[in-house]
Amino acid sequence: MTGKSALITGVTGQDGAYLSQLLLGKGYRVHGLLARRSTDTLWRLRELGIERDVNLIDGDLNDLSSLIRAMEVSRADEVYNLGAQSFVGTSWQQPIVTAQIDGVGALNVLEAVRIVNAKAHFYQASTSEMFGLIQAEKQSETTPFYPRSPYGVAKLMAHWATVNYRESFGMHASSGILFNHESPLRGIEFVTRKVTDAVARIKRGKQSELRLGNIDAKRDWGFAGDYVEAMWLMTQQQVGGDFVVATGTTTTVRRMCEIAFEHVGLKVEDYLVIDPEFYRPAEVDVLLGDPAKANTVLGWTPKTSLEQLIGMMVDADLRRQS
Ligand code: NAP
Ligand code: G4F
Repeated sequence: MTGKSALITGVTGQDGAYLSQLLLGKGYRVHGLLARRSTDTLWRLRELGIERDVNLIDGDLNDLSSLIRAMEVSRADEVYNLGAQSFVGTSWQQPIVTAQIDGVGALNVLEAVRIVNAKAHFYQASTSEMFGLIQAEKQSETTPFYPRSPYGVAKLMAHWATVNYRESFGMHASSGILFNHESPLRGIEFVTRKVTDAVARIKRGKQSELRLGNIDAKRDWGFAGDYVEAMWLMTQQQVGGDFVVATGTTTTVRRMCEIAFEHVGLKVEDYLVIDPEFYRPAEVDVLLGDPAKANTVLGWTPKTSLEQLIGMMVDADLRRQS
């Protein structure tokens, strides 16, 4: 048991919930930044049974004073910046707010850490979206970036701000370049969860079709529960660094759909409708990560196959639809 204190922004999101669970299990005091909303955003912490174990602190990534207060109240040894407008599709509709939250917001957190406790270990939730129009068949820490969305552009700013604070101020700042990771707690707008929710509704007779955009896109999908362990391992190193976290396998959206439908004995072609509404102005056609550095330096490997992951998500959605 560590007795350490952690502050997590984005604590109500998919990764925030799993990371809270992991850190609580290790004996951390977990503090989470809670952005004020009119709706209930605590459902993920509730599903994991940890809603009462996380100390919630009101604040917003675009309010530096609230972040300074959160650092003071939490007395955090480790800070995980997971908060973001994380849906790529929305970033074309709201490019400026995406830049403010995902880019400037990360800089605000770095400033709050530098001002209150520059010795705290900082983790930035970077993304394979920064590779965008890929410059190498397998993307690693040394692959050049080429973002293809306002989200990817904003995240690239946050990545370089993290590197810059490490180099400028000697801060223990790490950038985890995580490839797509999913779970039963994934937001409904992302393609895996949209599919597993639809499969469950179709199986229960509540929905008759599934409308998707580009099903030829390929993603390197892993399980969020595995990926938050890599985040924690980064903050435990002697020095901060940049790490790709991925499975090293890529799969089309089409094949992921087949796995989901086959899990309940249905055929995807009986329900799938291609709808141009879900095409993006610029697409990331394929992502495939090289997690060799995370394997060797962090000792991290993914434990969950895509079949296990999608099966777990379909089963959870079937329970929700029963
Ligand atoms: P998520 O489920 O969308 O969670 C995003 C979190 O950010 C939510 O808690 C949200 O709060 C919070 N947030 C949004 N705007 C905020 C603001 N202005 N101030 C404070 N908090 C704010 O995302 P996720 O899948 O857990 O991903 C976690 C992080 O990893 C994100 O930064 C994402 O961009 C990045 N990432 C994700 C993946 C992936 O495949 N999941 C891959 C690479 C990188 P509300 O609940 O109140 O909206
Ligand atoms: O599930 P997606 O929306 O995830 P995307 O765009 O890859 O972004 C996710 O992963 C990033 C890491 O690479 C994160 F940084 C980011 O925050 C987020 O978590 O879409 C995956 C693919 C895309 O190619 C999209 O065009 O699925 C394709 N797709 C096809 N039809 C669809 C749909 N995506 C969505 N959301 N909805 C569809 O109907």
